[in-house]
Amino acid sequence: MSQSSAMAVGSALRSEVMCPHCWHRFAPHQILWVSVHPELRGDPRVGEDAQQRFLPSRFDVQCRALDVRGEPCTELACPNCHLTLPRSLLELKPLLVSILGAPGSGKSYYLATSVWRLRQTLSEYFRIQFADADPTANQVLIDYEEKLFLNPTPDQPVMLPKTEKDGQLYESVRFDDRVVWFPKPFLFTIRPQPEHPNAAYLKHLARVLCLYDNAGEHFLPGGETPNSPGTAHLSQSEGLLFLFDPTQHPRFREACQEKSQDPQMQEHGWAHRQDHVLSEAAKRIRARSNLPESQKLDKPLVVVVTKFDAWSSLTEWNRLELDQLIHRSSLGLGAIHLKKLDEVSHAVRSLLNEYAREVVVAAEALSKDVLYVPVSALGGAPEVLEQSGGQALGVRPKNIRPMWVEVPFFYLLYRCIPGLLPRVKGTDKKRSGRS
Ligand SMILES: Nc1nc2c(ncn2[C@@H]2O[C@H](COP(=O)(O)OP(=O)(O)OP(=O)(O)O)[C@@H](O)[C@H]2O)c(=O)[nH]1
Ligand SMILES: [Mg+2]
Ligand SMILES: [Zn+2]
Repeated sequence: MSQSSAMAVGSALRSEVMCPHCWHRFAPHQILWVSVHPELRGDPRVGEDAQQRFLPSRFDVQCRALDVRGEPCTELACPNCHLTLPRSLLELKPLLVSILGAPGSGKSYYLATSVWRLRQTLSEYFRIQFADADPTANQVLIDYEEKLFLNPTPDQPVMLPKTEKDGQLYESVRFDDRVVWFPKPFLFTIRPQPEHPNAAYLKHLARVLCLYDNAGEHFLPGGETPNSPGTAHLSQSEGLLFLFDPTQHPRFREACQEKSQDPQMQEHGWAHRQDHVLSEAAKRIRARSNLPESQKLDKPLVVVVTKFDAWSSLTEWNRLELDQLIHRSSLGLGAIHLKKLDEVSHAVRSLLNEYAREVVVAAEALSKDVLYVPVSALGGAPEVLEQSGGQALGVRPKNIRPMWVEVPFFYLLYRCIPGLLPRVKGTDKKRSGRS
């Protein structure tokens, strides 16, 4: 049996597979297998301790490739970078979403809390299953979720580490005499459940969602090099989530200082010019996709305005509840109220125009479809940890109450996969307020 016929048994293979580690595209018959026999160690790309990768010629009756020592294998790897791939990528279309933002803008907390909430709310509201495509590969994120939401000592402050450019969220691959660091993808399968109204179209609607947690430094001008192409997913992704943090903006700080107890609001001066993160992303996407300067992207860009708890005093809202945006039928099925989402977006845009107009200008120069969404990963301010000498901020798990963290993903899923998330009928009005 050939490699493609062996893998095709019981499943429909895609004609092209994309590696979420190095973004190389290849035909399914080129995929490598990871040997199992303990003596078959040492791979030129992923290191001496890794099992050898190989192109198989023999399979057992269960269609598992046999390594040269005759051991049946199950793990697959990319023919370019040799990093492992979940089988679901052979069958389902990928959906890459890039999360970008300056250092400290809240990306890691946002990723951990939104994934935790998506596991529950996609099924609860929309009858969509959201699951780990490969729990081992998602382990760092699963650990983050457990630290924040399943902590046995919820009274003790915890913190997520700052993402380092060559830390545990990156993987190194040797190409001849070069070592390249790729960001680790987090992979999830998204599938309509049998009770979903379009469950019959599962094949068209199911996806492997690929997310990355970059270090913010990677998005700053000069932050990317050929050996550290950490943000190359920007040009491959179908949707962009730009995290804007008002607590790092002097004018927001000034406006909120009296009204917010958040230690992040008390600092002074610029931490990072956050609009530069967007203009740098635009430059990289245009360079990789050969797009002229004047052309805006078709892909949706959500400006996720983080740490809402710290700047809510500038708005008319106290808490953000999902039921304000998602309407449920008598059967409990949810639909997005796009008009209400649009009204919120319009109000946040006005606020940004007042305090950080440069961000609105940069966002709307990049994409034709910009939505502004307030979110809070924590639902309240972090506290200064005394044992860190006042340097670090922590949060007590029992106090964490995320607000609207899943809304940017709902919108991207609505836009990128027609038929997956319904909207309230008659609310698909063209969003106003864009220049
Ligand atoms: N008030 C408030 N603070 C938050 C919230 N989410 C995160 N923070 C704080 O923001 C700080 C930075 O958060 P991270 O998620 O580590 O930021 P990051 O964007 O991943 O930063 P890098 O890894 O350096 O790129 C932490 O000290 C958090 O306590 C939130 O919803 N509200
Ligand atoms: Mg981080
Ligand atoms: Zn690869």
